[in-house]
Amino acid sequence: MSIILSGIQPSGSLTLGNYLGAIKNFVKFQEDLKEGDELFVFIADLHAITVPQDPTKLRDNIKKLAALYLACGLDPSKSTLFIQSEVKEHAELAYILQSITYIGELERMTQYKDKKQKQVEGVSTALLTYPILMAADILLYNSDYVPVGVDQKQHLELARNLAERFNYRYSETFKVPESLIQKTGSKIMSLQNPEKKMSKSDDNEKASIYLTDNEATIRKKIASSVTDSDNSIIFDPVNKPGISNLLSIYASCKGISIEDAVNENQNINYGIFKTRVADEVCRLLIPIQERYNSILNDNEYLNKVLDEGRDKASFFARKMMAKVNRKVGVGRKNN
Ligand code: ATP
Ligand code: LTN
Repeated sequence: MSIILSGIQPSGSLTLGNYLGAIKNFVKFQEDLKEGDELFVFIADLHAITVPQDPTKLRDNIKKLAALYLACGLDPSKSTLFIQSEVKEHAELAYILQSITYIGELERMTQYKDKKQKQVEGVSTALLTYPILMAADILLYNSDYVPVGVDQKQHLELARNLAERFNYRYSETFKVPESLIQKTGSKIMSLQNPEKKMSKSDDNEKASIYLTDNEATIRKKIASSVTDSDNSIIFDPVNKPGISNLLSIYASCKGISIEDAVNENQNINYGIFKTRVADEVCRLLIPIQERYNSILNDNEYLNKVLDEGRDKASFFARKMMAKVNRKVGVGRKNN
């Protein structure tokens, strides 16, 4: 019996990086679930507000992310889809875990150091404590496996450390989770600066392919992606980061190895290669977009999925939280 859990922040329009590094794998794991296994996939709205968000846009992004999960193939009869803030135990457990986390551990986090630089109105405390909330998300459900992109590896390490620390201090309570990071597609880079990760909160729209970009936009963005000028198609992320990124995209969209992607694209120029990459991206995204547009208009269905998901997640979360409070000694006995 395995429990798999992951989440994505509704902090903007989802990118091809989010799909290839995360959602695609959620769907793959869903297809492999066995009797008794659970897959929890949630919308990390509390994580999104660690940096300023416009409330109207945030609400809108939550709904869009729910529709995208479904359009990408997550099936509510097999997986539990829910909104993080609707299961109050996430914030409650995060608070308890704060009491066993050292500030130094948080200040060391690379994502914090990067995101901190971009804050113009000052750095929120929640941006610093972000990985504790993430640990709470994971530990609350006794998760065994957490599928994420490479950028989340350090946060997963903290979740593991906190589980072990809590168990040591208060006796065996949490399972120690493992990250699941795919070989190909776990770090898709920006199309404009292939040294940088493709990110939904990038200000430069040309840097990312959004899952809802139309075909012409996808083709234009790939055609104008930054590459080198020596016209050989080889995988060398250090010296040829742009071409290597396009090879990763091509391989991951087609579900083949990098080696096969290289072999399939020998003796052609960059222009033709870029067209082939765009063909694969469009082949993948256009059917998702068709499903997305119809689901997004079906409020009743979306609400039903999210209500059922919240209720099921709450059932697990409440049980774990009662156990944690008992171990820590807060509140009254049997409460
Ligand atoms: P933000 O820019 O707001 O920080 P993000 O685009 O980095 O957002 P997250 O919500 O932080 O996306 O990530 C959701 C999931 O997608 C995580 O598992 C993360 O590792 C994965 N992911 C994000 N960007 C990429 C990428 N460029 N390549 C592969 N996986 C990615
Ligand atoms: N921080 C993650 C999103 C996230 C997450 C989680 C992923 C929040 N809670 C729990 C896995 C498990 C990110 O990708 N930025």
